[in-house]
Amino acid sequence: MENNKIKELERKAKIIREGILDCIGIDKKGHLGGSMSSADLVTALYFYKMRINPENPDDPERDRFILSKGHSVLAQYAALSELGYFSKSELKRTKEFGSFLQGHPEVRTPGIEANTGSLGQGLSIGVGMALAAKLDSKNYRVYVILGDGELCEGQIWEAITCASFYNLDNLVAIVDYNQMQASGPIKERYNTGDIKAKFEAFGWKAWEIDGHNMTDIIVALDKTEQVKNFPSAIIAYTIKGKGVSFAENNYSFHNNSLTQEQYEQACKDIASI
Ligand SMILES: Cc1ncc(C[n+]2csc(CCOP(=O)(O)OP(=O)(O)O)c2C)c(N)n1
Repeated sequence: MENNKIKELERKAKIIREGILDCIGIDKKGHLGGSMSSADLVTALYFYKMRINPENPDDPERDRFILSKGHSVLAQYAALSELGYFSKSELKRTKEFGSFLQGHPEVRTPGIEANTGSLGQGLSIGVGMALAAKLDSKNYRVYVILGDGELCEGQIWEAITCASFYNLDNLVAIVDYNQMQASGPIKERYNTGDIKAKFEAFGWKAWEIDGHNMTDIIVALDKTEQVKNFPSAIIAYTIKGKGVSFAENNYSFHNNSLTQEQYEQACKDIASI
């Protein structure tokens, strides 16, 4: 892909990170770490890969995106508002009483395909959608972002088995592999091991990429479209809190509030990307 298109996607990712900060604000708890780690993946899906039309959000032919690690929805809100699904001014109202932007995805928000947040369920929803596309002879593709901590959920592995049984080559799982859970490193909390090997053992095609390198991300997304008969998994190595100096690799910002000082520092950090 041309260099200027990559630069444009990187610029979008910066806008998404700014939007995440708009959602979090000051003295208001929010999932900063996992939203920032998935920001480049979400950007590549919404602004490069997915065939969607904000003016016709229910188009039956649209690609579907399920944020299975629903707590990172701030990145999705930022992308949806940038695409025009709703006004950017809504971001600052996130988690306020009466706002349609709450702490986890809900279908009442324009552009959201499924309620998630109770970890472990999004891939099963994606399997159902991908299977429905096959049964209805439709060409849409289904993308699901999972957390590496989320892979501890048994239901994920049922969905993984099911997807390969049904040869769902229209399904792509992307693991935001930031190697952190809510309360510590994956290796210490509940080691999910060699994820790529596990997906492959369950009959998927799998790749490992740098989840903050836009070229890597789009090359991997393009590759998944060449695969026939197998579902695809992209294990994206990321950094929890990516872009915010004091939150990078710091699980205490998994779901935390920012003081005014921290908020200002975070804005400066993102502005300097
Ligand atoms: C079923 C369920 N159990 C527990 C939680 C609480 N919880 C929210 S986020 C999280 C950690 C998830 O870790 P990971 O998937 O690695 O997310 P990331 O580090 O990318 O934010 C937990 C345990 C939940 N939302 N759902």
